[in-house]
Amino acid sequence: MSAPDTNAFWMPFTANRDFKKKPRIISGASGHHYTTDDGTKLYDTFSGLWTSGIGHCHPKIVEAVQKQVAKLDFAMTFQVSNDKAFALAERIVDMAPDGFTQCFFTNSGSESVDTALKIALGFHRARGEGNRTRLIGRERAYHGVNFGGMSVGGIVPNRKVFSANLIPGVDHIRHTFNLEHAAYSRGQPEWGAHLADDLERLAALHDGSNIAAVIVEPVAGSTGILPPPVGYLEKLREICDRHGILLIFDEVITAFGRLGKPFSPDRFGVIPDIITTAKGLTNGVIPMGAVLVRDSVYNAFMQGPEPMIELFHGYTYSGHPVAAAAGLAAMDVYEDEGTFEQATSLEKTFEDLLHSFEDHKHVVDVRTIGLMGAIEMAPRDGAPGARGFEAHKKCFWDEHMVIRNGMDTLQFAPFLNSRPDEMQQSFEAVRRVIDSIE
Ligand code: PXG
Ligand code: PLP
Repeated sequence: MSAPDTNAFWMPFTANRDFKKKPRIISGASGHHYTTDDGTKLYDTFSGLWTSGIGHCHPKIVEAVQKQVAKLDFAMTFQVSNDKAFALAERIVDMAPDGFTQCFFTNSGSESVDTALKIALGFHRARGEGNRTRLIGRERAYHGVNFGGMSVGGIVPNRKVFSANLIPGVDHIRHTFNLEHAAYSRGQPEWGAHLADDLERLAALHDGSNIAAVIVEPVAGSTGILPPPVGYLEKLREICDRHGILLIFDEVITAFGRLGKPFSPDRFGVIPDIITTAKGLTNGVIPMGAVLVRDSVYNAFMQGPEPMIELFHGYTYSGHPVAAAAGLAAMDVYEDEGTFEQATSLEKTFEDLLHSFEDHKHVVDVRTIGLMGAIEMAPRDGAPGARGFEAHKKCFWDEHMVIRNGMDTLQFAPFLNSRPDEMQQSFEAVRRVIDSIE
């Protein structure tokens, strides 16, 4: 096949003009590798885009999708539904922390976040506390790109152009990044729990009775892997409880094994009221997200006349049968292959490999938790992001490897079922690349 014309596709979060001069195009994948049209095999260090923890084209998911698409391609879930959506919702709530009994389906992480925010607002109103309208996010947070998620998010370039149009009534607590006190952390840094007190200050400023919800990533992912300081999530939970504020954990990245567990409460012991997911829900095979909700939140909506719709919200593709079939197959694999245990057993190897970069050229910080890790390089004078982008391109062309950079931070999300020898080889290649760039 000849190389495709790259003109018409306006690529997301991409330097389009730069890319199209020398496109990096993948046309196949199997297991831990991608392939290009000329037959080159590339090792994937990012599990897709945090999506594909059990590898690409897993035969069990491929089979389930093929079967489902031939049997029931689509059935709406508005007032009629399909069998697979119910089956998947049951599987997910069975896996979720105690008390989470409901699952609302979306098509992406961004949609999960906006759905969660709407559920939080509706919950308070249903209970006669419609004054609780304020939403709290955190600096440096990524909650997707829709207006709600962007407003509670804290990635400046994503917000800058839309500054005047962000939703009103949103405040942010500080992020937990700190090179002086928390650099080179393995797992949760000891320093930083006090930063959760920002929420108490906002509750004092606005009066807690006006705040609907606070949303955080239990481990901030996109911004470059910021694990929660010891005691931090506990403090957020305690302040939320004291003021009647809902706590939302955005687990689009962390759910389904990234931390060696199904969900972050299984690792950190702090239980939120709402959990947002996507990505690993179907191993990235078909787009799908899910919002998990505690019984008490759902029950608040279940009042009034029974023939009345309780939540005026939903997507055409909420609970799409082919996506649900992919999700069910992913859950089967997670259980049958012991995926989360595999991730746990790889954590130390990954941590040691990444921290071996600590005193390397350009490197100013290394952070790891579960199978999430970042190598942060100092920016080149006058050209922030250039060093990271160059590393990304060199990995692709010279080392046949896909890595992800956010500015000058190299991010890694190894497969939950990685082979330790492949993991090691991939970091030898990263070392060669960092050594070779100025
Ligand atoms: N919340 C969180 C915590 C995420 O990580 C989203 C919401 C949005 O999901 P969708 O499916 O709408 O993209 C995400 C997505 C990166 C990177 O480089 C991470 C994401 C997306 C793109 C890049 O770490 N996470
Ligand atoms: N725009 C129009 C004109 C529509 O009819 C719909 C859904 O019916 C949407 C947007 C929303 O699409 P979705 O449900 O796929 O999010």
